[in-house]
Amino acid sequence: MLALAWSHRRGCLQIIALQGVLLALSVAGLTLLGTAIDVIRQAAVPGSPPAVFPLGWRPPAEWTPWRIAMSAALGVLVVGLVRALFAYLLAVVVARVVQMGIVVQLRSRVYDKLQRLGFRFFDNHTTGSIINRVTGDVQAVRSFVDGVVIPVIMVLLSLTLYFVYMVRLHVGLTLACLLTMPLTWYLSMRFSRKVRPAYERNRDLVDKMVLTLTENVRGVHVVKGFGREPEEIAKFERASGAVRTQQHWIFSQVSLFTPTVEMLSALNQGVLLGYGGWLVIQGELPLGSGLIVFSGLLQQFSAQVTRVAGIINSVQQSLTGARRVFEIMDAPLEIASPVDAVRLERAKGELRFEHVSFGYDAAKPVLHDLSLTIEPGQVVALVGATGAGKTSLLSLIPRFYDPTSGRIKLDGVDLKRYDLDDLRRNVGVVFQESFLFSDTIAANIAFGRPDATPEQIKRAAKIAAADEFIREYPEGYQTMLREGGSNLSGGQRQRLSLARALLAEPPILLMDDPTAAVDPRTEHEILDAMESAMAGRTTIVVAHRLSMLRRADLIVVLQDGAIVDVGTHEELMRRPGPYRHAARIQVDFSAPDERLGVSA
Ligand code: DCP
Ligand code: MG
Repeated sequence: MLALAWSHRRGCLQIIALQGVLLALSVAGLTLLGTAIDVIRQAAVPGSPPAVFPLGWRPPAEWTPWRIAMSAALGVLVVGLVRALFAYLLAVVVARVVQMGIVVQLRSRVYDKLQRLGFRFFDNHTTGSIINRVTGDVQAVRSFVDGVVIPVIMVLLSLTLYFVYMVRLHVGLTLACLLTMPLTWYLSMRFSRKVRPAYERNRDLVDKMVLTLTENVRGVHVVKGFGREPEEIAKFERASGAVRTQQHWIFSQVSLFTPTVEMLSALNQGVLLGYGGWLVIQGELPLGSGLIVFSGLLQQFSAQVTRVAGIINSVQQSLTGARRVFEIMDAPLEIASPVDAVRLERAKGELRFEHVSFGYDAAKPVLHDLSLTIEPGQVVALVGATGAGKTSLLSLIPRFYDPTSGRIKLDGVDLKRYDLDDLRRNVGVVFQESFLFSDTIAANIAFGRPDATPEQIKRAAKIAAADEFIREYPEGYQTMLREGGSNLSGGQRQRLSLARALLAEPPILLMDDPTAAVDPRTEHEILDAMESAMAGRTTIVVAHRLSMLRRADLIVVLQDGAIVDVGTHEELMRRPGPYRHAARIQVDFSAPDERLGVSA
């Protein structure tokens, strides 16, 4: 965080310089006031001690006391005006440096890092917590700069200035008035130690609340479908209530602490009136430039000491936010290009799994000791019951995750040795759940290749059997999609993500159940179209329907994370096993159906 402040040192210095000017002006105003009072007192009460002018200045002899007082008044006025001007400048500079500078920069840096983090990070952190970090916690981190670093410098500066001024006025009085300082210090430290864990817990509770909210919004269909609104409201109120109770505790601590410190400074004022008044009466201290200036200084001094408490509060807050922000910033990039990365222009597409094991959780392996060779241009169908590990297997190829043991080689080279961007450019993915952005249809298809021409986009859409329905929209390819593509049907969304993967013409194509959400007729259209798309590419497709499986060069049967059988459809149908068993059930139920799909 210090490095962060240091990288903005120019802005910080400007802020400190401006605050320094403000500080000097307030002391100057106070001095003017004290001197004027002494001049007035000298004129009004004969026999009172002569006024002492600051900086060795003497008013011209012909000036009447009234004229001197008037000049002082004018001086105070001018100081006030200049102060206002500088206060305005300060506000402008703080906004520029902090809100428009540090916050924006930090936010982009966190976002940037998020783009490069592996899936594992996203598995381990909830959406709410990530959103909170980019929005809220970044603010907490910047408060380290404008709520801690700058104020600490200013407090030190002003305390020194006030202290020196007070000591020069009267040493004994200064010591007497500052007797309570150690106590204030002790209280501040105790307070800080007490609230720190509370702030951390607070952020966790807010995360939970946001999670409840995001889940509710995303799952609105399920919530309404099952009539769970009252429970959802109760759940949110519980989460919100927990935040409130916790914040209340922090608030009560702050409310106790601040008045205590203020009471201590009132004690100081009492000492000042008693001891300082006596000094004035004894003639050891002038009234205006002594006692009154001293009182003003002491007030400022106490205000600064109280500010220390606020700073300590900010330190705790910003440290908590920082822990969460820097957890992202410092998260190791588990999956990244090696330093001496092998560049990959266009892969031939030979994939070789060598004793690959993998688990999301090291203790719970999902894939066991897979060995498999896929020739360039082969179409491989992956079958297996739900939870068998099909999606997991696919996600190893673009290195969304790395195997826990074993190796995957592409064209004879370990995936880990390739430049990551190169590798991913060579692999097109159609996910099991399609995700579309709130943008035009064309932009969604061209997501992986923003420079694609309209013709290329159209060709990809045709292959994915999407062109027809897109053209039915009045705005065609320029139709705006809503968030998540919610104004499309499930099958339409799937076809768009298929087009998106095909547009990049990758030598390796991975499709996770691409026709799961379409009717048999459309499935045949897609499969026919894909025939040409798959030509010349290594394709791995998770499939359940026989129509797809028959077209595959190789079928890999996955059971509980292990390969239990490999072969063509004919081969597998000839021997007993899980594949033949499953296929027969499907033929029994869907044979007429399949025909129906073609001829309907
Ligand atoms: N799993 C996990 N963490 C994830 C994803 C999955 O722990 N982020 C677990 C759940 C399953 C196992 O891994 O027990 C395999 O999950 P897959 O998604 O690979 O399973 P399939 O793709 O084969 O299942 P489906 O046909 O339902 O898509
Ligand atoms: Mg899956």
